[in-house]
Formats: sequence, C-alpha cells, structure tokens
Amino acid sequence: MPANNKLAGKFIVIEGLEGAGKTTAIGYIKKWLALQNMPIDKITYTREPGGTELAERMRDIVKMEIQGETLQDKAELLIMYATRVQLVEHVIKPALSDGHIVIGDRHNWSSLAYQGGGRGINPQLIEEIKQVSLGDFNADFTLYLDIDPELGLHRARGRGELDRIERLAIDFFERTRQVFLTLVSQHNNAVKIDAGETPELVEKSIFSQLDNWLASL
Ligand code: Z5A
Repeated sequence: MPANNKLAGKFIVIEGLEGAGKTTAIGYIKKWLALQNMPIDKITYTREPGGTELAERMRDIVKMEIQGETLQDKAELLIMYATRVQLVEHVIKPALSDGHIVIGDRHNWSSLAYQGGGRGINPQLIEEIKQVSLGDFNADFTLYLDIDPELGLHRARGRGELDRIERLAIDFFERTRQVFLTLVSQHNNAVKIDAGETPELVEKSIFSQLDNWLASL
C-alpha cells in the first residue's frame, strides 16, 4: 500500500513543555509528509487549546489574567476539555473521516501533565472527564519532545513575553515533565525525542521515528 494511503485517517500529536520546539517540529513533519507524497490538501494542523472559533475564544480566557479573580485549577481543566471537545468534534474527526492526516500541536496528555502533574489535580478525575468528553478517542502516534524546563522557558522567553502559565515556578514544569515522561514510557505508540539537541538532530530523530512508525502500520 502506498505510504500516503497508510497515513490517511491517522492522528499524530506533538507534546512537550513550552519552548520544546513543537511548532518547529510541525515544519519537520510537513517535510516528511511531502517525502511520503501526502497531498497538502489532505493534511490538517490543529493546536490546543484552540483550533475552532469558540475554542480560540476559550484559549484567550485561559491565557488572560483578571485582577482579583484567579482561574480555579478545576475551571482551567474543564476549559481545556471544553476546547478539546469542540476541536475533536468540529475539526479532527471530520478530517480523519475525510482521509486526512491530522497533526496536533498538543492534545490530551497536556491536561494530564499540566493540570495533573503541574496543578496536582487527581489524575483519576482527569481520566473520568476525558472519558465523559471524548470517550476512547486518542492519538494514533505521539511524539513527545523532552526538554529541561529551564532551557524550554529560556527559548520561549526569546520569543516574547511569557503568559499566565509560563510565569509559574520551575517546579511546576518539573512536575509536568515527569508526567510526560511517565506517559511516554507507558505507551507503545509514543516516542521521546531529545528536544535539547540542535534543530538538525531533532529533525533527524523525528524523521527516523516517523519512518519506524510508518513501517509498523
Ligand atoms: N495547556 C494546558 O495547561 N493544558 C492543556 O490541556 C493544554 C495546554 C492543551 C499553550 O501554550 C499553553 O496551554 C501551554 C500549556 C497549556 N502553557 N504553558 N505554559 P501555547 O500554545 O501558547 O504554547 P506552547 O504550546 O507551550 O508552545 P510554544 O511556547 O510556542 O513552544 P513550542 O511550539 O514548543 O516551541 P517553538 O515555538 O517551536 O520554539 C521555541 C523557540 O525555540 C523558537 O524561537 C525556536 O526557533 C527555538 N527552537 C526550536 N527548536 C530548537 C532547537 N532544537 N534548538 C534551539 N532552538 C530551538
């Protein structure tokens, strides 16, 4: 079967801390898909939180700071799932049904890592919310870009001012990273990429991991 037929209807997700290089990695995946002769009009890109008109408005709420009222951790978690339901139902599932490959900049693991690890919300509760909102819908393949939080935030800072979440203390990101590392070790359809390497090496390892995954389909 040609590679592009095997890729049709698949959902690839890139996860990692801020500054890990997820946006940059999407460019590498784009290049790799071109090598597989994947037609451009059969590739859908998404980002979370966001990706639909309503979900983007909810993203603004998550990022903003209101004086005198903090966004409660559970409210933050629920907004993440509200945006995800909008995105999955309005964009991701229709695209997959239409034979697209969908490349997601973050998905469910981000909630387990940030709201579970970082904020300390019980992972069982997050799993229940996930089941209620998305059922068994999951990524087909996850590329986790692993980076030391100090380095990631340093890179993110170089890009501009940090947002509400990015300004949290470093131990928040250490806990978040630990959950990502645990998740990647528990899933056969996920790989860890050393995102602290040079862009050339990161690109090379993403290509090689995608080649391996494609061969396994
Ligand atoms: N969040 C959550 O809490 N729960 C959830 O369920 C979800 C999300 C879905 C979304 O932020 C925030 O929402 C995020 C988690 C939370 N918050 N925080 N903090 P976002 O979408 O605004 O940002 P991000 O997802 O964290 O991505 P980012 O900061 O834009 O980083 P990135 O996409 O991973 O990195 P990049 O833009 O590709 O690269 C950053 C810079 O590093 C850039 O200048 C690159 O040129 C440079 N770079 C990239 N790769 C390299 C290498 N290999 N070497 C050197 N320099 C590099």
